[in-house]
Amino acid sequence: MLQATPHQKKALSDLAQLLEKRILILDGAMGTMIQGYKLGEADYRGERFASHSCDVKGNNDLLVLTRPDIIQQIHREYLEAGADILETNTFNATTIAMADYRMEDLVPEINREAARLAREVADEFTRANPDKPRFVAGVLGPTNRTASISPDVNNPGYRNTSFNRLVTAYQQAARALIEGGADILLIETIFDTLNAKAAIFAVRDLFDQLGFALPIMISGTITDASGRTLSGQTTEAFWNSVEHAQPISVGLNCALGASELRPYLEELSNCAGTRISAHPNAGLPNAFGEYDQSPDEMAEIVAEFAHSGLVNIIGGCCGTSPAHIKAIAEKVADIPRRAIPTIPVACRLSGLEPFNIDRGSLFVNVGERCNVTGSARFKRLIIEEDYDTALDVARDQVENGAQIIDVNMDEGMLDAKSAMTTFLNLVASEPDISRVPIMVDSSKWEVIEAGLQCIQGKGIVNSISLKEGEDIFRRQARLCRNYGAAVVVMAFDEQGQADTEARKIEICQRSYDILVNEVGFPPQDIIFDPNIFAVATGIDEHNNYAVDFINAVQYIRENLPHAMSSGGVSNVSFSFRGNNPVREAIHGVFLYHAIKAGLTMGIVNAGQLEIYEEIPEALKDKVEDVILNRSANGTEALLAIADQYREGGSSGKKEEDLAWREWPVNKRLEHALVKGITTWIVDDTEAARQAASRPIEVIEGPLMDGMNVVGDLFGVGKMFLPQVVKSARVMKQAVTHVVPF
Ligand code: THG
Repeated sequence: MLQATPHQKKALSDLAQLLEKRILILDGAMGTMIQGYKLGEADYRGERFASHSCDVKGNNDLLVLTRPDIIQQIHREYLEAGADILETNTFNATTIAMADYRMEDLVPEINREAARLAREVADEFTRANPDKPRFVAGVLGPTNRTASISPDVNNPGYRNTSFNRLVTAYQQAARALIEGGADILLIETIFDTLNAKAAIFAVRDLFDQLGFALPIMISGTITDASGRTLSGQTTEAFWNSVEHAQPISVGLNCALGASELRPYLEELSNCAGTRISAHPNAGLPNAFGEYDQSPDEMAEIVAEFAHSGLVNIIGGCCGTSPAHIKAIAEKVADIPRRAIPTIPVACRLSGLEPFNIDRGSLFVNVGERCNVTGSARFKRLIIEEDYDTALDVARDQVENGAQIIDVNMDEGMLDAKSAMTTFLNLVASEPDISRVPIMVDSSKWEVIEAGLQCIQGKGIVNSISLKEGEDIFRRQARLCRNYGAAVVVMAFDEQGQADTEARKIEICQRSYDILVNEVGFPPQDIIFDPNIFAVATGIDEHNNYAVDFINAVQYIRENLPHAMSSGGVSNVSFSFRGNNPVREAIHGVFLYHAIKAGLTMGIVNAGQLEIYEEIPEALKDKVEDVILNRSANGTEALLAIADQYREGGSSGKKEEDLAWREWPVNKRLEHALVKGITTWIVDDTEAARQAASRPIEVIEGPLMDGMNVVGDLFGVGKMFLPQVVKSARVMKQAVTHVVPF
C-alpha cells in the first residue's frame, strides 16, 4: 500500500497557508525549452530505446527516461526564475496519448520518474531556502481524445474513447505521479469537460483507495473568441461541472494569450469559491506558429490581472520561458492575492450553460417527455431507433421552456443501458438541447452510471433511496459525488414507499442526516421527492395523497436546510388518463398549491401546463376539492363533470374558449398573450392599430399591459416559464405586425 510522504501529508495545509499570504508562481512552458536543445531522434531514443519500433522524436515525456539531465535543468531554471510550483513533464503520459508512440507500457515509469526528477530539484531549492518551499504538481493532460465529441462528422453519436477508459488511464498516471513524490495533482488544458470529469473521478477514487488526498488544481482552456471550451461550455458551466473536485484552485491556461484570456478569467473569478490560477500562452501565435510576446509585455498584462484581484496562482503556457516567469514573479511580488469571494449557496447545475437553483428561485420545469414509460411515442421512436425524431422530442421541450430534461429508458423490450448511452451521446452533439442539464432517470443503478458517463455538465441522478438499505444508499451517494451530480432522493426505505405525511417526513429527514452528516453530501445538491401518487382513484385511502405530498414539501423547505423538492407531476392525474383538459386542470391546481408550499421543481409536460387563473371556475372548484381533500365525495363530483371538459366535449371548454372573441380588442390581446394563442393575434393587433392614433400606442398600450399581466401571474407562481415562452412568441408576432407602420 502506497504511503503518503511527510511532504504529501502536509501538502494541502502547507499550500493553503501559502496561498493565504501571496500570489504563487507556477512554472512556464516545457515544450519551448526542450526545442531549444534541438534534439534529434537518437537523443529521444537514448540507448534504451535504440531499436524501438517507431519514431519517438517529439515524445517529450520520454525524455524523463532518456534525458533526465535536460528535464531537471529546465526545472532548475524555472525555480531560479522564482517558480513556487513545478509541473511534471507528463502532459502526454497516459496510455491513451502514449499509444501514438507505442509506449503505453512505459506510462507508470514515465510518471513516476517525472515526479521524482521534479521532486529532487524542488527539494534542493527548498533546502537552500526553507522560507520559500517548492511544490511539485503532477500533470494530468487532456489526452488526445474527447469523450463528448465525435471524431466523425457523419456519426455524431460515435466516440473513440469512453469515460471508463479515461478513468483507468488517469488513475494509473495519477498513482505513479504520487509514487514519484508529486504533492499536487494538476488536471490541465481541459478542452472537453467530460475528460476532466473522468480525471476527477479517477483521482477521487484513488484518494479513497489510498486513504489520503492531495490538493487538486484544475485548469481549463477556452479555445477561441466564442468564450467556450472546445466541447462548448461557457466558463461558469465548466466550473459548475468540476466544482465537486473541491480543487484548491481552478483556472485557465493555453489557447489564448493573457489579454484574450482576461474576460473569462474574470468570469471564473466571479463564480468560483476557490483560488484562481492562470497560465496563458506568450500571446497569440504568429504566422509561423511561434509565440513572440516578450517577458515584459506578458508581465505587464498579468500584473493587471493581479491588481484587479483576479488571481492566486500565475504562470505560463506555450511560448513562455524562465525569463517570462522571472518577469511575472517580480511584477506580482508585492501585489495582494485575490481574496476568495463568498459565493451564495445554490445547486449549481450545467449543460453547455450554467443553471443555478437556490431557495429563492422560481419553480423549475423538468421536461418529462423523453421517457419510454411515460410516452408511447418516445418509446416507439427509441425501439425503432429513430433517434433523429427522438432528439426532436428533447429539442421541443427545451424550446417550450423545459429547464432540465429527464431521460428514462427503463423498458423491458430495450437494452436500457445502451439506449441511454446512445441517446445522451447524440444529445451532446445538439447544442440547443445540451445547453440544459440532464436528469438521468432509471430504477437501475447501472443505467444511471451509464448516463452519468456521457454528460459533461453537472446533471441530476433520478434517483437514489434507502430502498435497499443504508450501505447501498451511502455507496451510491458517494459515487454520485465522484461523478459530480446532484441527486433526487425518493421517500422510499426498507419498508417501502412512503405514502403518508409522517412516513414521507421520516424518510426524508433520515436520508438527509445520512447524506449530509455521514457522506458529506452538499445539502444544496439534494432534491427530495416525497412521491406524487394518483388521487381520485376511487379508493378512499388515496384521497389525502396530494395533501400529504404538499405538507412534506413544506416540511423539507422549513426543516432541511438548502435541500430542494421535486415530483413527477403527471402522476397525480393518472385516473383521468384520456381526458387531457381535466388532467391539465389537476396539474395546474396541484402545482399552484405545491409551489406555495415550497416545491422547487417538477417533472412536467412543459408544453401543456394549464394556468391556474384560466381554469374554468366550475372545474377548478371540483379539482381543488380533490387536491386539497376538502370534500367527502370530491372524486364523484369531479367525475360527474369531467366528461364535459373532454376535448370536443359537450358543454365545456370549446364554447367557453371562443366566448373571448366577442370581448373588446384590448381584452382580446391580453387574453391571447396570457394564453399564448397566436391564431387571431395579427387580426387583433391590426384592429387595435386602426383604432389608435399612432402605431406605437398599440405596443405601449394593450400589448405591454398584456405582458404586465403575464409578468404578474409569473411573479406569484400562477404562470410557469413554458407559458411565458408562449406569451413571448405571441408578443413577437404582434410587434412584428406593428413595426412596418
Ligand atoms: N418521481 C421521479 N421521477 C419520475 C417520476 C416521479 N420519473 C418518471 C415519472 N414519475 C415522471 N414522468 C412522467 C412522464 C409521463 C407521464 C407521467 C409521468 C404521463 N404520461 C402520459 C400517460 O402515461 O398517460 C402520456 C402517455 C403518452 O403520451 O403516451 O402521464 O414521480 N423522481
